[in-house]
Amino acid sequence: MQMTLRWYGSRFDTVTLQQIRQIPGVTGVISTLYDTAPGDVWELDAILALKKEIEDAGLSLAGIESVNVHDAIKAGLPERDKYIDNYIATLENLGKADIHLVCYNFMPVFDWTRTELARVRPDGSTVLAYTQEAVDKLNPEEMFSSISSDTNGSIMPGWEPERMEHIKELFEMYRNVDDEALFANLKYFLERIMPVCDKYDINMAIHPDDPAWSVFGLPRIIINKANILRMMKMVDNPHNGVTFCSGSYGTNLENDLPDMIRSLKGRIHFAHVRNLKFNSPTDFEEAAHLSSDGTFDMYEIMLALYDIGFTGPIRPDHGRMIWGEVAMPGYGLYDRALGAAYLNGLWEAIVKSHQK
Ligand SMILES: [Mn+2]
Repeated sequence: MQMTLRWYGSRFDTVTLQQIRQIPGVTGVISTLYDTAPGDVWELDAILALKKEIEDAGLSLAGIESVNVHDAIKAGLPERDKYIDNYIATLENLGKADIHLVCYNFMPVFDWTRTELARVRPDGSTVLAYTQEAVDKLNPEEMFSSISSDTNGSIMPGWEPERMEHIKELFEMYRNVDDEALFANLKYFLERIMPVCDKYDINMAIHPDDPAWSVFGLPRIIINKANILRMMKMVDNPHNGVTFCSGSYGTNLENDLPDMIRSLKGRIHFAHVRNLKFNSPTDFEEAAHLSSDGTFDMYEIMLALYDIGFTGPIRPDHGRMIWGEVAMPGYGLYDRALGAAYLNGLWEAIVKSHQK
């Protein structure tokens, strides 16, 4: 595996490539063209400039997170073909730039949902948190204003103001889309993009829905083992793969994370490994990465990745805000660096114990 950090680009991220380069064991970043809108074609020049900036800092561009899928594709609207053509053009340019991993998601309207961006934990750190009770009391528009007022001045991925201004229209767009229709729209999209993925050896890695159940009545499909195996089978091509995100699948305590990893052997192209601490089944917060700080056994998760022969990029995920850092919630330097060091330690111990 290759240890990486997510990086939003020098115009958007508070963390620099030079800082990332100094985290022991981190050799690459997962990045994006953060100012492109879903549906835009990514220009080859812009991709090559991003790649060069990262390589000049002594790191590799290990993959893209995300190339976002336009809502017309997810909702199956007549204009979807135009946006799929654009997506294919973007993949073509990524392939020409020798980039072979693309993370994306197929969640209607929201990329992810949290009800607090700065819950204070007993040690004084702040973390993203979720309670179902708070979601049940909110309407989606209020949710957007509470998220956008609490981001330490940064734009949160998936909550771009331009999109969220149209939140009522977005909900209207999905009015007749149930889980089955969303599966069919995903299949249509994947079947159209697989030829370009085959041509350039691009691994598509779908990110799970977060939380892993329906919120605000919207359909949600990438939520558990049965559904993800159905998706792998429905377009049975190794380039149709998975971002295994422990923090997203883990929102549902019925998901057995190591078992899911083992059942997806050969199809996990990218891993997000982080912990959650549950206070009740519908109240969780994003703890430090260590097993002892949360609910998941991080050793068992890393062991399962080792057992399936995982060789792709991995990254720590949302970190806590600690030591006075001001950054995009979840995406500061310090706690993610601690997470990377911890995951690297687990991995070294697993590798060496298997060599003996
Ligand atoms: Mn994730």
